Amino acid sequence: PQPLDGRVALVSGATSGIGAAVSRALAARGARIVALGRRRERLDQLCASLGPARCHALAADITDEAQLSTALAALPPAIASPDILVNNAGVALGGALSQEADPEDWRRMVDTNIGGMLNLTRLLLPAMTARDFGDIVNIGSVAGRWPYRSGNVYGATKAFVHQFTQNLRADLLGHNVRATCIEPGTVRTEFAAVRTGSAEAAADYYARPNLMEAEDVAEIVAFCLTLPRRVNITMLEAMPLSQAASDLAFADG
Ligand code: NDP
Ligand code: 8X3
Repeated sequence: PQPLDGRVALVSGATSGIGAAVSRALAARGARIVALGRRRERLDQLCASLGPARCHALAADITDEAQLSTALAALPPAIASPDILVNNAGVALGGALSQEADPEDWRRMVDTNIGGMLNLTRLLLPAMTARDFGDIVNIGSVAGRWPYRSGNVYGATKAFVHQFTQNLRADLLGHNVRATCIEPGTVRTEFAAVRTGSAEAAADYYARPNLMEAEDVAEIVAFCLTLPRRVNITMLEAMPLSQAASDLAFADG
């Protein structure tokens, strides 16, 4: 038997990067996947590669609570109540200093990274506590712990993900429902292209050696989920070999 046999995992942001890799890793361990994202054709490709019995495509925008709720209510009965939620969907936008940032970029990061995570959590968590069984894995970031220039609202949304996860654990005490925050450093995905709006800039950024791959983070998620249930990894930071939290900065001149 596989360690996640019989489990149903909803993975947000399954159309790309870490979410697609997490979907593959959990499916390989026996879970049925509800793959969520906005790009329907990517979800269909993922589900075709995993097999229709193993994967269900759920095209929805996590910032739209009504759309999400309707889409979840229409899930086939066998997978209607996921007992694993991987809140992975997220964006970094703009990359400007605070004093120059576009407020629309800030709004979209807050709505997606915070609002979307909260929407999914509120929609799925009550059934987990009612049946006293479940797991929530939130994808935070080193950007939520270590400041860097232009990280402003993106890093702050990830600090929210960190603290919300720890507060979830406090609320879930006494329930057989675990909450985990995974905090990766740089992972080679579509993230940098979305952040910079330029495939070329993203390729330059990812040209560094020894960055992490989406599959590395997926293995970490699978590790946390397959530990004995008496173990709850509360937070786990993973940096690429080629990255460290380092310099305190001085102003020039
Ligand atoms: P990608 O850009 O490759 O993937 C982001 C995913 O989020 C896509 O599947 C996208 O799907 C989905 N998404 C974005 N907005 C929405 C929305 N409104 N509704 C539904 N889905 C949405 O980046 P990563 O795989 O790297 O990012 C995954 C997570 O990992 C993010 O939370 C990111 O902050 C975090 N992270 C990434 C790091 C990195 O270096 N790459 C490091 C640390 C953390 P679609 O566009 O189809 O809707
Ligand atoms: C993003 C991590 O290191 O690219 O969450 O800023 S990093």
